[in-house]
Amino acid sequence: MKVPKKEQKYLPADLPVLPEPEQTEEEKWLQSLETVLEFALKDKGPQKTARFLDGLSERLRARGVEVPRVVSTPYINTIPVDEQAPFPGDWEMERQIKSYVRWNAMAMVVNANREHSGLGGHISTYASSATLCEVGFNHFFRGRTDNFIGDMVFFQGHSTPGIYARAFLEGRLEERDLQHFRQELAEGGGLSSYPHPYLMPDFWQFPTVSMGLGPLLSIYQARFNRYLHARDFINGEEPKVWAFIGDGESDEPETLGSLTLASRENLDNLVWVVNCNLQRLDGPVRGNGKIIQELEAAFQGAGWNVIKVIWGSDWDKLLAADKTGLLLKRMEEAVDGDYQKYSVEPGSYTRRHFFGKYPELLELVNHLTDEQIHKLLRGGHDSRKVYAAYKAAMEHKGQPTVILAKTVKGYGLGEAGEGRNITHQQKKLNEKELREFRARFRIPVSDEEIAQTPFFRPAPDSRETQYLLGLRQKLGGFLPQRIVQAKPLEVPKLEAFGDLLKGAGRSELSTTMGFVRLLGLLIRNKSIGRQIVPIIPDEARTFGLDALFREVGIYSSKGQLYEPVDSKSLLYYNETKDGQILEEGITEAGSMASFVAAGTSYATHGRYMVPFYVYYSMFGFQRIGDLMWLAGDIRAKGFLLGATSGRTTLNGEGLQHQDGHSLILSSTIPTLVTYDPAFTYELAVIIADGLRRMYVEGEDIFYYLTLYNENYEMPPMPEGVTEGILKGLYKFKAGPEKKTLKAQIFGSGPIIREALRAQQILAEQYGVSADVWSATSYKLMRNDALRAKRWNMLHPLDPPKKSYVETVLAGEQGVFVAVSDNLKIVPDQIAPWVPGGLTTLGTDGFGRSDTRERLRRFFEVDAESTVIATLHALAEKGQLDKSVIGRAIKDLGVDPEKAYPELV
Ligand SMILES: Cc1ncc(C[n+]2csc(CCOP(=O)(O)OP(=O)(O)O)c2C)c(N)n1
Ligand SMILES: [Mg+2]
Repeated sequence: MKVPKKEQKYLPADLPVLPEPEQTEEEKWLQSLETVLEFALKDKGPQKTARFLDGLSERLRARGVEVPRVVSTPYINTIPVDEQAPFPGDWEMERQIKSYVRWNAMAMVVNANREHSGLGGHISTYASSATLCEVGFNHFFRGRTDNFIGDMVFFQGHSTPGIYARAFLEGRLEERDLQHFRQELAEGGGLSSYPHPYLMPDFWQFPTVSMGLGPLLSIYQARFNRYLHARDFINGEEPKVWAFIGDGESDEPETLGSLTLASRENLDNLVWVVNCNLQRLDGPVRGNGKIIQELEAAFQGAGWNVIKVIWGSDWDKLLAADKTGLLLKRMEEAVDGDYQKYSVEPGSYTRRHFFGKYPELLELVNHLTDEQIHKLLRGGHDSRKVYAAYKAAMEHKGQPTVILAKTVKGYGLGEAGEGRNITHQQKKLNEKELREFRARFRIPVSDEEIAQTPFFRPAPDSRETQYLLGLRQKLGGFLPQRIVQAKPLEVPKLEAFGDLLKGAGRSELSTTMGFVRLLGLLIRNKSIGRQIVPIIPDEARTFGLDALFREVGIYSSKGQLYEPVDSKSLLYYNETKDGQILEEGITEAGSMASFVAAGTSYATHGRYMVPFYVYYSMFGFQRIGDLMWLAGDIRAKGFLLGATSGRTTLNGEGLQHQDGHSLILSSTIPTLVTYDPAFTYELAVIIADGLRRMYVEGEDIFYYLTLYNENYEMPPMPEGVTEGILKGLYKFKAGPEKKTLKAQIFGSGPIIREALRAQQILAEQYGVSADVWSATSYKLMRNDALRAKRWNMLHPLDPPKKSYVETVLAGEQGVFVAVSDNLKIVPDQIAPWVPGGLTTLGTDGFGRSDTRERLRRFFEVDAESTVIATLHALAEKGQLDKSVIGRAIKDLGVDPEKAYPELV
C-alpha cells in the first residue's frame, strides 16, 4: 500500500525509501478519470459533473455493464438552468393575480372565524401551494370542451380556500359564497370545507381530504382512463390526471402503496405534485432528514420520473459560482428542521448558520443583504421553476411523473405563522399581520377597511381579469367543474334474468353462484353488456368468477406476453389488451379505487359504466371503509358485493375472515342501498331495480349486497313479492293453520333456512304456527320508519304516516323473532316498530373455525336456538308455561351451560 505523503513523517527515519511501484492498468484508468473529474468540476461545476456522470452510467448500462442504479440525486433541481423551458406568460401579471388569490383565500378563513369562532379552515396549506396551483391554472389544466373531456385535477383537500378564491376571481363564485365558507347551512347555502362532490356537485370532482385517498384514486383514475380507451369507449386527446399531495400525506400507506402500478402501466397521463413544505400538522415531516430525498428514492425505485424543484432562480447564480461543490455539500448537510428554521429566522441567521459554516460560502453571499438572503426563493414558489417542471412532466413519455416541490408552509404569513409549527391551525390574523400581508402582496385594500379583511376582485374589464380569463379560455374552460351529461342506459327488465327467477329445481346453489350466473347474463346482454366492469382483488376462483376470464378477458395494457400455464384449460388466465375484467391483485384499496373511477365515469367521461366489485366481505368496510365512504361522497354508482359473508356461513376460516358486521358498517353510509338476500330471485329483483334506479333514473346511490357460499335449493319466485324484496321484508312461507300459538320469524341470507327448520319444529313439537319472512334489508326499513316518525313528530295534527315495516306487520299475530348471520344489532334496527317488540338472534362475538353446524349452535343462530327463543318470547307474553322452554332445551339437545362468545 502506498503511504500518503503527509503521513510519511510518522515513519522511522531510517526506513529505506522504496522505489514507487509501477501503476497498474486499473490505477492508470482511475488516474485519467480523476483528471477528467478535476477538469469537469473546475470548468463546469459540481451540478453538471454529476449529470455528466449520470449520463455515463446510462451509457454503460445500455452496453450491458452493471452499474448501480441511482435512487437519490444531489439536493438540487432536476432540471438544469440551461434546459429550463422559458416562462411563457406575463410573469408580473401572474404574480399579482396570485397575490389576490392569496389574499382572498386568507380572508375567507379569517372572516369565517371572526364571525363564528371555531368554524376552522386552513390558510397555510394554500399559502404554500399557491404557485403550484396558479401555474397549473394559467398554463396547464385543460378544461372540458366539446371534443376534450378535460384534465382531472385532485387538489389538496386543505387548499380549498385557494381554489374558491380563484373561482371568485374568475367570476364563478360571488362574495356572498366566500362569506359563507364553511357555512353550508346558511340561507342560500355555503361553500363546503373541503372538496366534496356530494355537497357541491357542480364544482368539485374528487374528494381528497381524507389523506392518502386522493393520491391512490388518481393512479387508478389514470389507469381507468386507459382502460376505457383500450375498450374503445373513449378516443381523442388523452386527459392528464394531476394530483396535489402534501408531504405529510405521503406517510399514509395509501399514498405510496400503489406507486408501482402507475409505472408498470406506463401511466404518463399522470402527474403528481408533492407540496414539500416540510411540515404537517404538528411539526416537521422529517425534521432530522429530508423528505424530498426520501420521496425521491421511493419514487425512483418504483419507476417514476422524478423532478425535484428545490431552489428558486435566485439560487442559480450562487450554484453557478460555487466551483468547489461546497454550497451543494452544505445543502446536503442541512436537514429539513434546519431549513424550516431558515424560513422563520431573519436572513442574518441563515447567513451565520447556513452559509457561515464554511468561510468560502460566506463569500458567495457577500453581495446580498440579510433581507435578500431571507428572500432567496424556494423552487415551489418560483413560477419559472414550476412552469419548467410542469412542462417537462407534460412531455415525459412512458412513466408517471412526480414533482417534488420545496415550499414554505404559511408562505407570506410572516410572524402570523410562516414556517412555524402552529401554522397549520392558524385562522386569525391581527391588524398588524394583515397590514404586513397586504404590503407584501400589494393588495389594494385601504387602512380603514383592512380590519374587516374585505375580499378583493379586480373589475371584470381590468387587465388582470382579462388576462386570467383569456388563459382559461385558451385552456378550454374553468376547472374544477363537475359536469354530468351521461345518457341513460337501456337496462334489462327483470324477465331477462328468467333463470334466476325460476329457481334451480333440485340442484343446489349458493347466492354467490346465482350472482355469477346473473353477471354472466348481464355481460352477455346486448344493450349494457359492454358497460359492465367486473372488479376482483384476486378472488375470482373463490367465487367462481374465473369462468369470465376466457369469455371477456382480463384487462392488461400489455396483453399477454407469455403462454399461460393453463392455456389448454377452458378457464385459462386470459389477459388481453381490451379485457373487460379488472383483476387487481391483492389490493382491496386499489380495487375500490377502480370501483370509484368506473362508478363516476358518468361525471368524468360523460358515460355510464356499471362496476361490480366482488370481494371477500370481511375485507370490505372493515379494511377500506374510508374509500367506501368516499364512494358516497363522490356519488359513485355500481354494486359492491361482499362475498363469503356471514359469520357462520363462511365456516372453517375463523376469526379474521368471518364477517358478521359489514351490514352495520354499510348502514353508516347514507346513500348506500344495502341488501342481505337469501335467494337468487331476490338478487335478480334487487339488481334489476338497482340498474334502473342508478342508470335510468340517475339516482346518486350505490349498492351493497351480501353473497354467501352455502349451497341450497333455490325456490322459484313466489307471486307478488317484488315490493317486499325491495322494501326489505316479505312473508316467504306461512305457518300451518289451526295452531293456538302464533309466531313470526324473520330470517335473512342462508339463515332463513334455520328459520324454516325452526318453523317445522315449532309446528310439529310445540304447537306453534310460525310464519317465516325473508328480511332483505333492515337498513332500508329503518330509514323508512325514521322518516315517517320524524314527519309525524313535526306534523302532529295531520293524519300520521305509516312506515313500511308498520304497514306490513300490522295485523300479524304472535311474537316476533329475527335470526341473522350478522350482529344482533342488524335486525334490532327495526325493533321499535315491531308490534310487541323483537327477539333477536345474531352472531355477536369473534368468529371461530369449525363446521357451519357447530358454529351456528355456538352463536345460537341455528333452528334449535330459534325455537327456544320463540318459546321464550311466547312465555314472556304469558302465552306459554316456562316449563315448555326447559323441555325444549333438553329435547333439542342444547346445553344451557355451553360456551358462548365473550362480549365485554
Ligand atoms: C386520514 C387523515 N388523517 C388526518 C387528517 C387531519 N389532517 C389534516 S391536514 C393534516 C396535515 C397535513 O400535512 P401535509 O400533508 O404535509 O399537508 P400541508 O398542509 O402541509 O400541505 C392532517 C394530519 C386528515 N385530513 N386525514
Ligand atoms: Mg406539508
